[in-house]
Amino acid sequence: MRKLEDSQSCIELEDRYAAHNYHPLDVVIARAEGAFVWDVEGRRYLDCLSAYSAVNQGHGHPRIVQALIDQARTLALTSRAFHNDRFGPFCEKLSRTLGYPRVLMMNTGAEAVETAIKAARRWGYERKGVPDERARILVFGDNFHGRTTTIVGFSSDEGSRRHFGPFAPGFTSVPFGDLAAVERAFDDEVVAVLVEPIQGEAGVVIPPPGFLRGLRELCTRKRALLICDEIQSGLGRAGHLLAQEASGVRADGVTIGKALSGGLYPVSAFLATEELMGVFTPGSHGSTYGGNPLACAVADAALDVILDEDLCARSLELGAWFLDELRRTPSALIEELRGAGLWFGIQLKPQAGGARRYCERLKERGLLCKETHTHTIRVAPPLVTERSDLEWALAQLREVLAGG
Ligand code: IF1
Repeated sequence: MRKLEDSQSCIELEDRYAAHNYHPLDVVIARAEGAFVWDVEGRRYLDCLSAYSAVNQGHGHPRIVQALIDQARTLALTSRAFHNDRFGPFCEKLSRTLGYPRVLMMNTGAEAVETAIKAARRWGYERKGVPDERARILVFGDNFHGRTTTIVGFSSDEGSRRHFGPFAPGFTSVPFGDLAAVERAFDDEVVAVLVEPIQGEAGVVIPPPGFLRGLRELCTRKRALLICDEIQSGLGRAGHLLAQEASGVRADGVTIGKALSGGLYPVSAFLATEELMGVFTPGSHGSTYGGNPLACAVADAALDVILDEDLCARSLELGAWFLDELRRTPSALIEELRGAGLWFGIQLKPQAGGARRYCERLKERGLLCKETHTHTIRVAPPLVTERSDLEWALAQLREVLAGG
């Protein structure tokens, strides 16, 4: 592989040889440490995207990197045809830390969501008694759960779905935050409600108070499962190990991923009650890399960092302060500010002309953010970011948003 010395050549090669399935900002990152990344020319940026919350612990956290190196030298992959000595102990740790009796490990977030869908359907047939092939799952408008054909089939984003059908049936979408609509969509064939406690891709959208709790009560009353997709909202991003905790809710099943490995390795998991996970029997589900010892060692260290460095409390405290400061930013461009933990959506007015141009200006000042849904700037720094660096980020945001 060629080693290129300038950003422009990297971008040109990408443009020439890679599929055009993304539209990144014009920055080519060559190195990272903690909350900062450096481009090929050596310019430094504060990372306010954190790889979509996969690097909550900061880039290249020494403890997680060391765990990766040590385990890679010892044992990386056995497949689940044999046992490995890291899997059982790690499942115990994950189970105890997050308070779910059973764990099923996969690799990417989408796979964890697919696992949840399979579990919910089988539970519906075998425990709830739904007639075969009739199970239905309720999902929400503007959801984001991944890119598989089943999952994009129930997305409301045209760009994610167009011409990828035919799609799997069995999903009904209702407006996020609308409990009455959920209740109307219910019938005896609904086996589960699948929800992001806070919608990420939609622009850090926080549901009205009581929504998650209402979903929990509805699911219990109608004998359906509540499944929370915490792949982005979990592991400290929204200020808790699981965002559902803020509502005092316990879902029957939860998906996690991203920060489960601190950005070093794809690891995801589906956590569930005994009854729900009990539907899986040998041969019914799996993955070559799922539960491999390298993943277990990395995820073990990544969880330790979140707990030992108190990253949930840090996210909550710094997040409340940052949101307060943002609210005091005089700007005619801002339509709405939303935040939970160190996770913010700055929704701009239509006349601002789209969030992209502001992300580009922020990049020129050394702050990396990413727009979502045209009008929203999403800000999600690593949870280890120093307060002084966040102060600097606030100053950049203020100047760019004041400038118009
Ligand atoms: C991309 C968004 C973030 C997720 C939730 C499952 C997955 C994701 C709640 C799937 C993934 C990503 C993937 C990334 C963009 C991104 C994203 F803007 F699209 F919504 F983070 F904000 N559940 N989210 O957020 O996990 O299979 O990717 O590991 O480029 O597609 P995955």
